[in-house]
Amino acid sequence: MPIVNADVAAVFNEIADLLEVQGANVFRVRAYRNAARMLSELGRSVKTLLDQGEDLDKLPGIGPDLAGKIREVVTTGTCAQLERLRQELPPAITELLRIPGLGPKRVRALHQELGIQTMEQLHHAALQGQVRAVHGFGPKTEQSLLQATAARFQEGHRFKLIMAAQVAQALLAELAAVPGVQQAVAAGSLRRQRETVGDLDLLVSTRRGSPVMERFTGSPDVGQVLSRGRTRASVVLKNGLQVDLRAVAPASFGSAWLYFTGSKAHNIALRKLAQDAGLKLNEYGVYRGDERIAGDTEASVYQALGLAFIAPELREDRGEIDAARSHRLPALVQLPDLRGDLHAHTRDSDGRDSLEAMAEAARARGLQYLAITDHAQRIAVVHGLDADRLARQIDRIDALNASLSGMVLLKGVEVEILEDGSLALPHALLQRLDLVVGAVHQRFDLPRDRQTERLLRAMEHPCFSILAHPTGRLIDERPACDIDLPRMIRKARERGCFLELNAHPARLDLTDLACRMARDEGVLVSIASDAHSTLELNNLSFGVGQARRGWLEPQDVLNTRTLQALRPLLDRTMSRSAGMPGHTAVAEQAPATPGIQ
Ligand code: DGT
Ligand code: CA
Ligand code: CA
Repeated sequence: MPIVNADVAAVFNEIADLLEVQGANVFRVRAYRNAARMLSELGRSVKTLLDQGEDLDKLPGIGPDLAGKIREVVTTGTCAQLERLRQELPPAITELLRIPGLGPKRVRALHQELGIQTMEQLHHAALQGQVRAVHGFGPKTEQSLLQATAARFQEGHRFKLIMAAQVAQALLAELAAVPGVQQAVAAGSLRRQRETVGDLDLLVSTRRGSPVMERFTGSPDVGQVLSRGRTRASVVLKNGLQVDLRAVAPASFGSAWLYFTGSKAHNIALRKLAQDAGLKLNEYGVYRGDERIAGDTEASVYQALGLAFIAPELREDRGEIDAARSHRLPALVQLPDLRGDLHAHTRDSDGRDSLEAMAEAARARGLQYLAITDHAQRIAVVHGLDADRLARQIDRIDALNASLSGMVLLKGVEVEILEDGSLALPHALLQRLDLVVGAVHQRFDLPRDRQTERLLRAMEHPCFSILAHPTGRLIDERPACDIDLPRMIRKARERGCFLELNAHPARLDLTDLACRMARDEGVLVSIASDAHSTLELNNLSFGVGQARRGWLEPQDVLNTRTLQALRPLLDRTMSRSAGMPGHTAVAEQAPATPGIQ
């Protein structure tokens, strides 16, 4: 594409914008703007002028400096000065400049007074009413900026489950206290425990005349009211999360809860089922002709449709309706089924709390065992254990276990899986442990074949119990590694080792579908907190939610085993024979089908 005058003008205009955001000399800024205007109004192509060897500094307002820059843009398509400015300023500034009504002066004011650099920051500042206080802005501009940014920033943006869960808990407590409110519950994707939530759906059942809608839209957390009626309202909270509230009469509570829990696909399948049975299903109830036959509870609705009650986590139209009809629904794992946790850190690596504190916190949560799996490396990395320190930690855990009652700390490690699939600690040391948790923390970008081979090889190591956060994904931040997951699951079955469902809300790795695949192949899943502090042991509940979405029953989960039942399963993953067997020799030593049905 040949460079035309408008391209050069665009470069100059952007330079002027960025200079202005930086607060550069007004005459300098104006020189670029004037040159841009002159170029776009000029009747002749600057490229042709240059090709004909003409002097550009004869053009009005163009000195030798600008003439050189025009030549640069014509030959290279850009200009070093623009690239430099783009580097100096936060990249999102350019994006802010494109918002209607936001010129460089205003972007500069927002940047200087509120530290705003991104669209998201601007959106939040507007929600919180901070923008109107900036010189040159007012409530009207703030409102229009809110709308402009909402469309671009909120579209497709999803919040992590933990955030939605915490917000919902607080809002529901407020709503439950409003006069006339009988029940206040969460619905939507939050109730189905999806790993991310688009918006929050809350439902209340109320007596007539309850002021619940006014109280909801008037809550101090609300940044913007999108709509408000007698039975429904939508708001955007100051933290950017949208919340939809519905109010229904108590007689319709069950059918409304079912409807607003979704998923949409599940609802559609249910409605079709109702139609085929000559019934009508909607958010107010189940009807035969004009007669309402169910609706006060969810169970009554399912029953009227000839179905067993379906747990919210299963409501994705992934076979749950057939299973409910033929009484083949899984008896899903629940938090109290977990007897222990097989992945946790202490301050010996990057955790916050001591061995003793972690043990006590685990016992307080009713756990029977907790595996300490601090990070380790052959060469001590930042906050990682080296072989000597791990050996000392093993001795300390032995000593501590002798004094603990009702709780056992298991000796483990989170060992680095190196790029070639080897483990970063010597076999002799790994043999002293109760379990080895292997993990990838670098080179997430290997091509599929090599990444898969890397993990398969790691699983062949004579001491390898659990593959931690198998895909390495961080929700919204880092995509899953490109790996052949079905092949790895089959490998885990052959090898008799296990896969982790990391319960950290930013990971939730394995996904629900991967859990289901593991279950179908008979590979046990370890639901693990990866706690870096005593508080983070609470993350187990998010892991359980994800496991339930993956149809896991207690027997599919490794750490529902008592310690007594767990020990032999772990022992089989840990070859403690003398010497350092080669990988193939070990594969033979490991039982082909360890008792993991
Ligand atoms: P999200 O917010 O994207 O995380 O996902 P959901 O599932 O919370 O979806 P949302 O907030 O749009 O709607 C909440 C529930 O309301 C949804 O799960 C089912 C129900 N619903 C919404 N739209 C429809 C619809 O068009 N048809 C049916 N049958 N149900 C719907
Ligand atoms: Ca929702
Ligand atoms: Ca919604």
